[in-house]
Amino acid sequence: MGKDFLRSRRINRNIALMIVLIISFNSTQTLVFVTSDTITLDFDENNAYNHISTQLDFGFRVPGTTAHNNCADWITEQIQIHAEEVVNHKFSIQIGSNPKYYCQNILGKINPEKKKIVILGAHWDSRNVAEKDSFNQSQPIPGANDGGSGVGVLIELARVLSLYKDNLDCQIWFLFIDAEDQGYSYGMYGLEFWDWSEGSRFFVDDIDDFYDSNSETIDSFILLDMVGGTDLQFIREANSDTRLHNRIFSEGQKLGYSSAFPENPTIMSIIDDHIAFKDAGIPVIDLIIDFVNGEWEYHHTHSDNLDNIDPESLKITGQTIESYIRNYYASSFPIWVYFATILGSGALAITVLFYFFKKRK
Ligand code: 1BN
Ligand code: ZN
Repeated sequence: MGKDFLRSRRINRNIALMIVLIISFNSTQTLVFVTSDTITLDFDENNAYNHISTQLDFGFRVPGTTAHNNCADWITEQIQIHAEEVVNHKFSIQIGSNPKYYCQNILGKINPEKKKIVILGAHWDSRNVAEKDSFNQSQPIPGANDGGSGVGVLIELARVLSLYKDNLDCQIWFLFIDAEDQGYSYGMYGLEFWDWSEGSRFFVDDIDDFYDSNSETIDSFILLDMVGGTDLQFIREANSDTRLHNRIFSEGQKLGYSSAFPENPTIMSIIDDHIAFKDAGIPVIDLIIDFVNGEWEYHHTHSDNLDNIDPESLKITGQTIESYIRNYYASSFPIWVYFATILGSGALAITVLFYFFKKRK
């Protein structure tokens, strides 16, 4: 054996080693790439803001009014653009000898063929009285934040998440809930003798009509209520699921929104549309502000208007939910596929080496 032959064998061994390293490195790179959670977010707060403005242009969205009917038609048209299935869940409320009011929840679904369901909800009616104002208390309020903001963010989220639907392993339901805001407060009903959150209770009563509970499961319900006001600061709502709360708050904090998602939030229990879903055994969160003692002081007043909406708050909410959904519900190959890829690459490399050396002998 000459010196040249020995050197050539060493070089060949080094080349072979490099092939093994490159293949393994590529497999690991693929694994790292697929599991990475850095994504560019597409939520556009200007779209959400314009959706609030459109709702206010209809007038007061109080059950029984033309503005209410027109707004229902508009929400239906908007969600039809992005959702694969849309259902108008109609119901009526008649209390005592009062008139009968026709109401509807509007449901849009993306990925209706998937097994897991995440529900994003917001109420779309606006309050018929301004009981917390100092004037015109019996007149309806614009409801830019209380009603309008959740709807605006939801329609924009429908646009954004429908772009990525093939990369999600769940259905997303966009649920626009009617008849939330007509209950009793400060001595006044919105509509006489109505309770809060009527629409969500009608929806949950009929929920089996909207999915097959034998083959599909409802993973969680996320309620957006009053998410567009200036000085946004969410509370830790006491009926909300701790894991869901922690995940969404840390998602917001990761995006740099620590003032809206504080480390030690105010803890409050709120009667809202999430309660009906919680009572049905579904993990829920109510993303809402402290409308009693918090910075945003226009709850159930005539000043709940566009002047007191901050597009930045819409962005904070929208981006956080977009990021949460895309990170936690990204469709991925089962873990065994990654291991099989790495093992397969290794086996291929060894086979190549084996034949290579066999040929040299
Ligand atoms: C929350 C936002 N609510 C209405 N708009 C429910 C509520 C308000 C419940 C005041 C009790 C009192
Ligand atoms: Zn309200």
